[in-house]
Amino acid sequence: MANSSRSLRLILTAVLALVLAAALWATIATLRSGIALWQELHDLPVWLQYAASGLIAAVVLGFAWLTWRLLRPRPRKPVVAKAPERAEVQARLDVLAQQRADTEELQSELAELDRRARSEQLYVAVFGEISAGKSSLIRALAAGAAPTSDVLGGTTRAVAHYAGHIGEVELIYADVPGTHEVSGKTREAVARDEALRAHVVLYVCAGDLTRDQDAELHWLRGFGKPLVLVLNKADQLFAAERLALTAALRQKYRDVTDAQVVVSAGGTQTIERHFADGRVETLTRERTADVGALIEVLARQAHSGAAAFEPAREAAVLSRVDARAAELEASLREHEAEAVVAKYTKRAVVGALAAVMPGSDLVIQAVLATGLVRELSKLYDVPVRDIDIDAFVAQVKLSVRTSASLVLAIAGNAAKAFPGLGTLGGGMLHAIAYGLIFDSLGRAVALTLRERHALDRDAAASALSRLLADTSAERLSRIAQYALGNENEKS
Ligand SMILES: Nc1nc2c(ncn2[C@@H]2O[C@H](COP(=O)(O)OP(=O)(O)O)[C@@H](O)[C@H]2O)c(=O)[nH]1
Ligand SMILES: [Mg+2]
Repeated sequence: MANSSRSLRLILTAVLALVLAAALWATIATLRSGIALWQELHDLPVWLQYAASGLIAAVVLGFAWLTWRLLRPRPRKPVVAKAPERAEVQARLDVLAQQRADTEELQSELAELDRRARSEQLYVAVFGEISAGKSSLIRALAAGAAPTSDVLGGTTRAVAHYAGHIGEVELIYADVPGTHEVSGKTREAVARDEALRAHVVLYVCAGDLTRDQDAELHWLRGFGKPLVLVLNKADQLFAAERLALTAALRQKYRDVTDAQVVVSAGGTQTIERHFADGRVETLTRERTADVGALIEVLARQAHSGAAAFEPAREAAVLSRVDARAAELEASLREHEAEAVVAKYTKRAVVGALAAVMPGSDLVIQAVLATGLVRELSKLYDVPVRDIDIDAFVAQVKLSVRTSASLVLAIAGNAAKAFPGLGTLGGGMLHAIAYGLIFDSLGRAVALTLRERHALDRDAAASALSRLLADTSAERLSRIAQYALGNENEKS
């Protein structure tokens, strides 16, 4: 070992020495030919000297330019996943609506998408914590505007819209509630949806950003919209303080924001006047606003027109609606899977009650198990070959045989827990046991199909043995009801 590593090091040293020698040689050779060229140039007539120097300079410059082109830092582009087509999303919603899923909210999101696209207004979502001065800023930008309503209902009502103008362009400002204005999950959904629906996003702060604000700013960056950091309440800062703060913010968020501006939104101020006779009078008055720097940035965006930002906005909203449609589909499918499992569980229970089966040997009915797996794989759109289903059912039979005593014990507990059942005779124990087996089998198969998009036998078998041991009261009562319901129907 020691020997071989030593010889390896020797070889490496030799190679290194060779490389160094070659580099040295190449350098000397280049220098020599450079000097030779220089001397040859000197011997040439003056005009040729100039021409040759010009040529060399051109080649060097060209090479430098090429290197710059290839190595220069690329402008940063937010990564936006490819959005689905409008028609695709609509078709998906139509199918869901046919299946009686509640698609109303998603439909109105699409309607709002179209409405905003047609309106040619520039939508500006204003974010920031409570008291950063969002509402005051909007008042300064859209003086006298009353909140407009839009077609979206529900939680989105928390966002108020105000119309203002810059030049010819109408801008709609959305006052998005801050973290402490609306609670947790609702706010997150409201904020995200409004960021997606906007062309431009403003983030208002009144000082250095806290950790939460920092995180929110980065989160907003992720939507790929033009993001402007607005430092408000500049009037409260001394000149030196203001310089230091803006320099720090510029440095820190250079790569996060598209522009940073300093403003005073104004807002109202209450002052108390104390008179000599002891009277106190409170006055409210407007502070002077200075939002010129922000108007300049918005004017630039308004100048390129809302249409310029429309593709990004449309892609963002469509991706979101599509993702939510996928969630709806998944939950619909889960409900259907539950119905299929219930159907086969009932059949298994009924079959067991009908058959006279003495002894404690649990032999599951392969026909039923095969039907269950086949129906579930069709539901989850996973192609499964018959041969694989047969192999899986054979495997399940084995695992049921090994856990038969456990299953019968659980079934016995269920029968005891529901007084009516115990008196119904020995067949009942088997019926509940079969119910347990089919309920577990169906859930295990549905779970693997959903998560792995394949009938993974080992995964399904391990889920099955876990589910077979589940003795929750809710479950046992459900299965016992199947048996009891059937007994009652008969009698
Ligand atoms: N000194 C100063 N106070 C401001 C300025 N802008 C807003 N304010 C005050 O900050 C407080 C919160 O403003 P508001 O617009 O309600 O904040 P929001 O919660 O983000 O909507 C109010 O008391 C405003 O008067 C400003 O530019 N300078
Ligand atoms: Mg407010």
